[in-house]
Amino acid sequence: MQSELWNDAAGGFHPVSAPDFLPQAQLQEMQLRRLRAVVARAYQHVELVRQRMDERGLTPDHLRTLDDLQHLPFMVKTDLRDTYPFGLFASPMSDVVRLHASSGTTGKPIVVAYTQEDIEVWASVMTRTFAACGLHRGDILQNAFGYGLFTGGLGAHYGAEMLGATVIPISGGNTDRQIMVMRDFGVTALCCTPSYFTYLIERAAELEADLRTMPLKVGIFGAEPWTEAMRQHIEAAADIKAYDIYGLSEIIGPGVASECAAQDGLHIFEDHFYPEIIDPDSGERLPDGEEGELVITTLSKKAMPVIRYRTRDITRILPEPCRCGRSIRRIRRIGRRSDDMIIIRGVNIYPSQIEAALLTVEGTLPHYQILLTREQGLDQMTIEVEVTPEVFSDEIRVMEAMRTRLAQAIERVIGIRVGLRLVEPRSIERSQGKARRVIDQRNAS
Ligand code: DLL
Repeated sequence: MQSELWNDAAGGFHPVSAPDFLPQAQLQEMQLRRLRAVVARAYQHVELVRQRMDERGLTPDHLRTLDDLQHLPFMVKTDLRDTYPFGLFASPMSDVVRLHASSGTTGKPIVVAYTQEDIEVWASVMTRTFAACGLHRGDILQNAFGYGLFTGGLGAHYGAEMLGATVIPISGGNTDRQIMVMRDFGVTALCCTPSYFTYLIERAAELEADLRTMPLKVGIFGAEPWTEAMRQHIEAAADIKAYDIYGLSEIIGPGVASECAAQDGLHIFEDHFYPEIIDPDSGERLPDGEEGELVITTLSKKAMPVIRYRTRDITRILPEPCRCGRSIRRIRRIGRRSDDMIIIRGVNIYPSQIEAALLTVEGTLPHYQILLTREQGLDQMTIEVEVTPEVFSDEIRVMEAMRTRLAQAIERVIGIRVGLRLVEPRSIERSQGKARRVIDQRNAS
């Protein structure tokens, strides 16, 4: 796998991988070759894929160009649930060296599998991720993504090792120890969910440990949506550069797409993961630049190839070249999923809009929760947001003024007034992984 990585002119290890910079024609030629192979593999070994293609009278030979992909059937999350646990595997278990699983919110988890080759591809795309975020051999990475069935911990771990960085496999949680290690081990980079990092910032302040004076210079965050406003909060509070990385278990885990120094969209590692954007209602493919649902085809996965997987994540492909020089395309940061839309009084609202509005008002903390209830048949939304101790201990009049400012900021973004509760610091539960932003009690009683 090291052959994918360049040596720089001085003969040293240079953590930039050639596929990021391939000329378009060469990249597309590679994509088509890999696409034909992966579809043939899935057709041969995965019953669900073969059945669906047969129903449409399609065989792998119908794939003559990359555009022909749009005739192939989609795969969705329920396909993984319906074939639980191993029904989509294209390799015999004797070739599978790793299983991960994603719990989701209800029922059985989905199970994903990797061959040795898949693990190597995964490590290589994570190496490219860390390189794009400016990491090198010599960096000390605190890996606070959870280790276990979740793909975050081990996915980041192998990539950072392949890069040659020093990995601290601390996993999520035990926040006081995280802060001690960060300081005592001279940690230069840290990865975790953005919501957990906001908790680290808060706890460090309580312990009078100033992140800004530590060697930490880069934060690599993903696994949940976060806004540009949240990035600004994090970068200022910790004096670091904060990068967004994206991925999902069904495709590989983290390592599907990553920001670069430009912090302007995430480069998708499209030599391994072919992106399409579709209209979520009609399923039609949309041209680059238009917003819709991201659909991904794995081009090199062996154990569990996934063809046209509907991610439910809403974004668009940015067709313009990036300032960093990478030729692989970018996607806009994932602000929302097609299934996290909340409808209140006929208005469509996304949690990320609320976050963006809350963080524009001074005196709020980046800890909030959206409560959904049903009163007399009508859906109601109440936002609970923590405010700084100064605001909270101030006179009622000051709190009221703050509430009005916040209500107006939210109304400007979503167009309606919703309930708002200012709460004292630490009243909202902190997460060690993905934050639970929406509490839906509409069907509770
Ligand atoms: O969250 C993999 C991952 C680990 C990505 C560490 C990045 C870093 P799942 O648990 O299967 O996998 O969840 C995947 O999380 O479909 C998105 O809805 C959401 N998601 C992941 N990264 C981002 C991001 C991992 N940067 C689901 N921005 C995806 C917004 C994200 N949403």
